Amino acid sequence: MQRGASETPSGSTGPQPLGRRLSLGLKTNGEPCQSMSDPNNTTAILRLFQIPGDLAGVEPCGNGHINDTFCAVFYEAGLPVRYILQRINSDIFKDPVALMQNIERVTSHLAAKVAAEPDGARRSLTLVPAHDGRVWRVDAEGRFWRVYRSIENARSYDAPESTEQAFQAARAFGRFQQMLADLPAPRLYDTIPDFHHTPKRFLALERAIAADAAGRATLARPEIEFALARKSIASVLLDAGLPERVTHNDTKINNVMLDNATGEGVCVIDLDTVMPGLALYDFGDMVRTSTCRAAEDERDLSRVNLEFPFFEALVRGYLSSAGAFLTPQEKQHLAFAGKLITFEQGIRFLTDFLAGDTYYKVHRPGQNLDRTRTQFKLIQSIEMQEEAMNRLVESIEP
Ligand code: ADP
Ligand code: GN1
Ligand code: MG
Repeated sequence: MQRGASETPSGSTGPQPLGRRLSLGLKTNGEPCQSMSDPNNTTAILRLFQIPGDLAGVEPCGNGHINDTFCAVFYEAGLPVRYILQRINSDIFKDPVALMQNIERVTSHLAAKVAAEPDGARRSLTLVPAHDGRVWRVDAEGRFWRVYRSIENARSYDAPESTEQAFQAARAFGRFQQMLADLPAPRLYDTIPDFHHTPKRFLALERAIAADAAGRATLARPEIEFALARKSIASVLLDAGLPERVTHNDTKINNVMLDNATGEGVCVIDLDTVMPGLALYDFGDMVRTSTCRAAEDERDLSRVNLEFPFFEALVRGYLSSAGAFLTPQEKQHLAFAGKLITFEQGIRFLTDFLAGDTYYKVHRPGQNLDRTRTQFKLIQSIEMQEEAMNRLVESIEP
């Protein structure tokens, strides 16, 4: 089965200083070596886009689980300019053209909002058009590619290093939701239908347990029991009558670029899942990824806990930008959303482990089970602190 054929579906660093990033595969004059290995044919793909200057080098970057991302450097009038080339995973995103239309609409809307701000060009992603005027190209193998301008003097983090980073990330994601609140009709295309429909994710898990396609169910007995025992929480947000908004839906901390000098969350990235959703899906994924300093696949579970000061920083950061539009019902469910989205992610990783690792990139055997375990450990930690989390939320005025 091809990766991503069903979701039954690694932290990151942004581009580094040129000297470190592009030490490989370059002649001393900065031209790419002919012998440089380029299995993805990225050099030829880059030529399809309207990028001035000469290509100096291209290499993989980032630790996303879904797309393939490359950093390319061009010399323009003697100065290096960096671009981000991405191959869209079309096994997972079934209609990449509609997806790119979403991203064009969203980035144009955001660009207009931030245009007057100092540094406006770094505050939203900018797509680079191809020579045919479209913002994507399809290669000979039918793979979809796009190019963004690189957000400079900023980087992403796979896990928060300080409460200030958690605050800044949450503030940036809240602002992102706020700026998209008046996105003109029509409704955005659902790039992955029912992406955060937790009961359907749960059903997929039950099916994967029954099928046991990779013969791994016996390896994951405690995790299966843990998940089955919590089935009742799956539908709580869907049943709460919360408003639909334009949301990011993948707000893990490495999907926001933090400014190297000020630490500000300067630009939200990874827009493939921007579509209609609940604000709490975004806040929930922030809790999942920004309240614990351990890696998503950490094997020492004693390191996996919700650190309360990080949660407080998230709430304060998010309410500082989203507080103005959140309803009381949404606010009441902030802590619960952290538990629910962590649960949903745990069952997604477990489902993929049972199915034989068909969706998320894995770099070692058992990685999806390790990822499941961190999510479930984090849930236990949240369960122990949930009352205090709720009290904290109530005590903060937006
Ligand atoms: P994935 O969908 O695979 O997670 P992302 O769009 O999140 O892919 O990109 C992966 C990584 O590449 C990010 O975490 C970030 O470090 C880097 N990156 C992506 N877009 C940009 C950009 N426009 N400027 C700078 N770095 C970027
Ligand atoms: C994937 O693309 P990336 O790595 O930012 C996934 C998210 C998961 C996340 C878990 C389209 O995000 O939903 O929460 O992995 N994206 C998709 O780390 O499934
Ligand atoms: Mg990403």
